[in-house]
Amino acid sequence: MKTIPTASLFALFFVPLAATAADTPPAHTDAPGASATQISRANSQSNTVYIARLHSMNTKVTGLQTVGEAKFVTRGNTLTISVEVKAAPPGITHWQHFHGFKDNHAATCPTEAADMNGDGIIDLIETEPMSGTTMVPFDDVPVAMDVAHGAYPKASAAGTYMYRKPVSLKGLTAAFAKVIDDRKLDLDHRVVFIHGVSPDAKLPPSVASLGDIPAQITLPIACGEIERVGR
Ligand SMILES: [Cu+2]
Repeated sequence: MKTIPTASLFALFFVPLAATAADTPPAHTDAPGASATQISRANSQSNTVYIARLHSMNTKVTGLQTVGEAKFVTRGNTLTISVEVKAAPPGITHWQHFHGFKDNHAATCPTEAADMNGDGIIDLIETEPMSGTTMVPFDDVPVAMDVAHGAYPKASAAGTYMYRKPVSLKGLTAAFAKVIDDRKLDLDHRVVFIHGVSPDAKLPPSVASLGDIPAQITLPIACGEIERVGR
């Protein structure tokens, strides 16, 4: 077996580390003896994480406390969107998106004050002053930004679902800029909405929707503000 003198090994590890230790902030991903190139690559590949904790809305209609979490993790050019929902109206498809303002000011989840017509229900149109408008769908092809025709997840008989979709960050950023006045994604200025009650749910005619889409499809059942939680 060929042996390497200890002095050579020491030089191999120590020299590049010594050259970079002074000006490189510590990275949790770096291995002992990692070179400057390795460290900077590890930093640029670090995760950026955004989370929206979803709280229930329109519980008088659903009779449920729909909760969940939406998570956005970027790593390199991949943005992985995941949404986990519990206690949603079971057995039906749930539209889900982030909403926001075209001028990028921070969107918030609607409060009770959003119920402008006082019918006890906050419909999609009533969310707009606080939450902005529908932007990116969490469907089969988010980059297509085709809100009305995407395939959305369906809740189980127990009212749960999990959605997970890796998308191209460059692709989504470009599609977003094209559709939304050349704006950036600015995830931490957006809110996530989960929509949808049973098609049989009786809603008063005062409950508004978008175009000719039934209000049962667009009615918000959960909302959460997106926050950046780490890198
Ligand atoms: Cu929406």
